[in-house]
Amino acid sequence: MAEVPPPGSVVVADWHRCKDSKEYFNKILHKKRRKNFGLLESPVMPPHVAVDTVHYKIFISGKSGVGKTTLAARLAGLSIPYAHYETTGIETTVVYWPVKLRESGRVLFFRLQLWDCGENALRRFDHLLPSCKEQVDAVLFLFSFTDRTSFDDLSNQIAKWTGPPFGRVVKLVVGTKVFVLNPLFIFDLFMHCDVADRDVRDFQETWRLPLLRMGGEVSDGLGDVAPLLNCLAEQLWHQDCVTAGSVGHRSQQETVTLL
Ligand SMILES: Nc1nc2c(ncn2[C@@H]2O[C@H](COP(=O)(O)OP(=O)(O)OP(=O)(O)O)[C@@H](O)[C@H]2O)c(=O)[nH]1
Ligand SMILES: [Mg+2]
Repeated sequence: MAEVPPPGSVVVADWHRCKDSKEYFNKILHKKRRKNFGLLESPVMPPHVAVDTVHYKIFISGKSGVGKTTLAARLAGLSIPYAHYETTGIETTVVYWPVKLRESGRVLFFRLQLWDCGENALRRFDHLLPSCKEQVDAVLFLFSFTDRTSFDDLSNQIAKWTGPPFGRVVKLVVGTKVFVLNPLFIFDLFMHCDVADRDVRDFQETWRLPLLRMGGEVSDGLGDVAPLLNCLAEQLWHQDCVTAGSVGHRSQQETVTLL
């Protein structure tokens, strides 16, 4: 398994809270809500600010009902589905996220194309998984804190993505349906949480992969998605630097110079 850089060592953590990030984050917001970018749209910076955009394909993996579609919507700042509607094929969602590299102070827009495919559709149609795997840069392995079997199956799922040709694919684990720790909901937490902290720690010691927790309402702010998006950007950039012999250059790089 590829080495994982310590959190915050490659990109500035919580940059969205810094004053100098405002002009970049404003480009992904509209009236304080996230802007929805179509396939051909991108953030438009003023001509004197040249920002490179790096493109990545991300596959969201996990059993049916674990929260893949919900996570894609959450990361894009869209409204989340309250009921479970099985995703009947592949759905893609584009997320733009500005990042500041720690060492150089350089700002980049990460364009993350999230690939979400319903688990039952994947089983039914053989051609879907190869499409999702083709030239993929990262996989998010989802489990739900309220579904023990989804946690127990993680090792199996990750093992399928280990070794050539997937050695370079960035891997992150995301635990969904975490109840917000609030004294009023403490019973909810006990009644619904099927995965103990100890199990999570043991899992992390075995696999040494970043593991993030998601849950609660989607807020208008960026704070609930920033840890995951920064972690993903950090791993992707680090992997690119390793691949390119520490030069940190990406061939698909393009400069955003649109007016
Ligand atoms: N409370 C809470 N509910 C969630 C969370 N994530 C998902 N859900 C709910 O879980 C149900 C299933 O979520 P989906 O995102 O549709 O599941 P999926 O993994 O896309 O399922 P398939 O498309 O069938 O593979 C929905 O009712 C969501 O509202 C979460 O973090 N917290
Ligand atoms: Mg779905």
